[in-house]
Amino acid sequence: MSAYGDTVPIAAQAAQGALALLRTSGQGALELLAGIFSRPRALLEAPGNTVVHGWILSEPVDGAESGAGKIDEVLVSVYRAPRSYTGEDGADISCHGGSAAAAAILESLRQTGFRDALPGEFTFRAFMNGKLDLTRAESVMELVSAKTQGGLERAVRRLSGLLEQEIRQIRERLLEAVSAAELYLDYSEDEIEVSPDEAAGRLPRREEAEEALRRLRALAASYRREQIYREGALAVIAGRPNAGKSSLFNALLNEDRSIVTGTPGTTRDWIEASLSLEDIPLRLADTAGIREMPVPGENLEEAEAMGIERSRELIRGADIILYVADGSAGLTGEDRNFIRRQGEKVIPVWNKTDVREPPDEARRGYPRLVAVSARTGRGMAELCGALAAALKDFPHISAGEELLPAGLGTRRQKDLTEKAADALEEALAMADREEPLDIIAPLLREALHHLGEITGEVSSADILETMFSRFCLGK
Ligand SMILES: Nc1nc2c(ncn2[C@@H]2O[C@H](COP(=O)(O)OP(=O)(O)O)[C@@H](O)[C@H]2O)c(=O)[nH]1
Ligand SMILES: [Mg+2]
Repeated sequence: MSAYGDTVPIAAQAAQGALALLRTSGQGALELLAGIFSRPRALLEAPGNTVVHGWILSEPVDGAESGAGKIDEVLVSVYRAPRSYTGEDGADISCHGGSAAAAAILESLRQTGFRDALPGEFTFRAFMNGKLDLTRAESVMELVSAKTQGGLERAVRRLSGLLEQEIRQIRERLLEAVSAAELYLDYSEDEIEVSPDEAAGRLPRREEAEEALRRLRALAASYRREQIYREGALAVIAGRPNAGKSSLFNALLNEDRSIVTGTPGTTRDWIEASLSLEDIPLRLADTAGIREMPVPGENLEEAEAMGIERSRELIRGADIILYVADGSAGLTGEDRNFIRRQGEKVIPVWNKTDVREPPDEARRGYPRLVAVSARTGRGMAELCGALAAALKDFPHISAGEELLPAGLGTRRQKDLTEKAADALEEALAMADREEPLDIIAPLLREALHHLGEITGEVSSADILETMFSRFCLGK
């Protein structure tokens, strides 16, 4: 069974296009590769970070430079430990694209003794060899899947180590607090004159712990924003049946994706589309009409009722709600209730301005109100502007942005950050209640431990394996 954690030569195809790239790494990788290379001596003598030209052969040759069974003409980039991505000896082989050539080369590599790399195994080895910490390793995957320039830039910040640095700085502060606490504990054990009362309620270097907590909370809050850059914010179009939600959805996308009709309740299910606003990816969802209170005596069709339930779910998960009011009917009590209840997430949209403009009273009551006509397109640019501004300014999205050099990139990082913050908060609360230091100190230690898990200073084999196995092959 192959598994993460050994150092045998591994190989994988890493890219394919006009050229294909195969990646190899491991102890003795260059010697093995030389066995199926048309110019083995040139390869073996090549210094690290140089490129050797030659042919990959279908079977091992003994020093014969002529080489029968040529597979493809290649350029081999030679890396020597420790100056390589993985920290091991290795070589990248770029061949003339096409899946056949790459597959044949990979097969030849197998025949000569390379094992197929596991997903993420190159990065795993890089981590094991101290080339990068876990936050940077995770950012490698983010780079691959980044959808916008903004998402890319954020992942690059993590790749450059800005998150790692922030965690280390927080860790140092915490260490100050922990060692001060432990010193105090040791001292009071020996010196019986220090009464338990005196020891109670004192958290030496408390300000360090407080600052660490503040920064941990800011980091935890950054996760949602980073996730938005990665996966897109969810903007949900809601409103009463017939308000013009589907029309607005289409106008925003500038394409016909949902059915627009004059009959209430047509969008039984919801429909979603992706767009990008000022470089922030946005998922826009059109929902079925929400009827807060079913009209007495009316029997909602089952399908429509389900649509409404789905709409509610979507609204709960929304970052932004475009609440569409039917301008021709004015703002109803139901409209006002909804907008009030959903609070800061809502951008009220007055639709059908071609029929009726919003009265001043509506504008005064709802400063964020945007007036549009989905039919004529009037006000659409303004609405896009309001959406973009909301993406940047809504407190639940932009929290802590200005404070941090880099945010959290993965759920794993967020969970550990929150665990650390919770332990720390509990420690501070106990200190406030003047509880003894010897039960507070372990909580500080626990927070430290979680921070170590984020960067990988503390890690377990199975956690690493789960993490890296989600990577793609060749990374
Ligand atoms: N006059 C006018 N009618 C509109 C406008 N937007 C939508 N409508 C009409 O309102 C009705 C309901 O629209 P639809 O988008 O299906 O509403 P939904 O039920 O909220 O999705 C349709 O007859 C649309 O043509 C608008 O800006 N002006
Ligand atoms: Mg609709």
